[in-house]
Amino acid sequence: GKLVPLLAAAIDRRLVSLVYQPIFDLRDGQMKAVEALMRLRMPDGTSVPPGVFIPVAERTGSIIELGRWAIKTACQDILASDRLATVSVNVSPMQLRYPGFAMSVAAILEETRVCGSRLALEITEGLDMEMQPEVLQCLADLQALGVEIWLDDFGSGYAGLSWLRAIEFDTVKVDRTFLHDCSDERGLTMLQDMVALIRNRGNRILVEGVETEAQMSVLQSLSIDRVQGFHLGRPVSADLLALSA
Ligand code: G
Ligand code: G
Ligand code: MN
Ligand code: NA
Repeated sequence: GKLVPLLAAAIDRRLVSLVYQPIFDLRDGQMKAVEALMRLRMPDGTSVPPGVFIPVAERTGSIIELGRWAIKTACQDILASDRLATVSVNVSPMQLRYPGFAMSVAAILEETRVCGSRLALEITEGLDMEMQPEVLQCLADLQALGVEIWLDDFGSGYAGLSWLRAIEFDTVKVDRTFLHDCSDERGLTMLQDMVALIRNRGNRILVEGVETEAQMSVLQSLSIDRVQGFHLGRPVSADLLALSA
């Protein structure tokens, strides 16, 4: 209840912020990108997890303004870094359906003077996002700006394969459950099949949710392109990540 008015005023009241989680190239170990993750602080100092406030923001429409703020802030923060190639920002299906979304991204790129190819947008294969023509057009418009489109949480829902067929994703992020389940033979085979499927499509493969060194070894044996997870780096503020250093 209290969340609804707070979300509407969250930007002005500086209650939202972004943290950044590093993404590494598995071959050379270099940090190549960061994923921006939104955080919400209540006026009393406690924080609300995104799994709670994002769905509320989607329901009330606040996600449109919050999403634009996140993309702009991420662009400003990446501009200050000369060693990071790309910042990825999660976008909700509602943002992609909102008229003028691609144009608002173009305006942000122009205003911040960030090259489109340094921005990636992560879309999730959720059930609620059918492949409507306006969504496909929006993604094509974004790609025309040079913006990378990444498929997030691949394998977590039912729609992933249709998305993979319809869109040239720059990167596919394999849902962390596939990594977490690969401690037995059956789970490992699933992960291998998943990787082969994505690789045969020609997409870059990122495995998220890396929590142990043993998981790193598995991913090395599968020649995964990129990795992300608590074992490699937790989400931190732009200052802590020294984005501006
Ligand atoms: O950061 P954390 O693991 O708590 O994120 C939980 C969920 O919230 C993830 O599914 C993540 O994609 C989503 N999320 C985090 N930041 C944003 C954002 O800026 N916009 C949208 N739409 N989702 C976000
Ligand atoms: O849905 P999405 O992939 O955008 O979710 C990102 C969320 O995943 C972030 O909230 C982040 O905190 C969380 N996350 C990042 N690394 C790990 C990890 O190694 N393990 C787990 N369980 N969650 C992670
Ligand atoms: Mn994500
Ligand atoms: Na994900």
